[in-house]
Amino acid sequence: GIKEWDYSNQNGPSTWVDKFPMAAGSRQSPVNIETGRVETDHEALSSKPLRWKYPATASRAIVNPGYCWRVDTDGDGTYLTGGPLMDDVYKLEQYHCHWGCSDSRGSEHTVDGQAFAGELHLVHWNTTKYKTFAEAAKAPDGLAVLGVFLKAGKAHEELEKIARLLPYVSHKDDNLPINESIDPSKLLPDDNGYWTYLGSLTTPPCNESVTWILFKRYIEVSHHQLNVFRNLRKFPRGEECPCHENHGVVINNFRPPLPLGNRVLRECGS
Ligand code: SG7
Ligand code: ZN
Repeated sequence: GIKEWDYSNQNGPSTWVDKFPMAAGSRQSPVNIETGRVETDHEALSSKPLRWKYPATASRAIVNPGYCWRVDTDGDGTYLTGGPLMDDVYKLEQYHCHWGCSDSRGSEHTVDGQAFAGELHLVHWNTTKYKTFAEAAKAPDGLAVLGVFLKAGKAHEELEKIARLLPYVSHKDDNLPINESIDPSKLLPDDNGYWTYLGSLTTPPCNESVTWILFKRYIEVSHHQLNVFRNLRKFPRGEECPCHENHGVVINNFRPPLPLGNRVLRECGS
């Protein structure tokens, strides 16, 4: 069937605005982080340190929606608060990943023009102010996404648990319950230094509802683990079609950076 949007030449990021007018807004994501233009905002950000908690059992199911892998979580007992979020408490909804066709591209945000091999996103919603994820997703302070850059290097132990499950969700709409403990906090870097700015979802409908918090430190994942991501299919089981672009595998599922405009990029920690 005809897809509403994807990352192909035909329905890719430059065309999203035709069907999703919010994609043309002035608070869009991702952006390039120009480290020389970042504002250190010690009092506002470090007066309330960023804090999170994810029970080891939070990861409930792994899904292939046809454009990434996603782990749906049980938000109960999870929280993210402090830093730019102040006293509001956000719950973890899901985490997912973006990657390239090679190890030199794949992240959505870039740092001084440099892309990473991938970018992990932990998506949270504001439970202090809103009743459901859907309601929060429409509000300017509704969502908070923690971003982690992935760099090709040594294999990542916690991510390996995900890589081992991906062959079971190789096709679009595949969904597998998770019966082991995959701890989202083990996917974060050891150091808490971060950049933050106000932006949007990086996929349609590109709602301008996200407080972005990007860790400055990357995590390492192996070339092999990235190749497992690159083996996911964009089409459902039983619909094998050799005429798909790139044989129908999910690669380059990132939106290129958009102008920061007059938004402020702040940093906390190193
Ligand atoms: C991924 O990124 C998916 C989407 C997500 C989107 O394509 O994880 O979520 C689902 C349910 O498939 O959209 C609403 C939402 O979370 C955008 O999220 S992102 O801005 O963090 N990349
Ligand atoms: Zn994302």
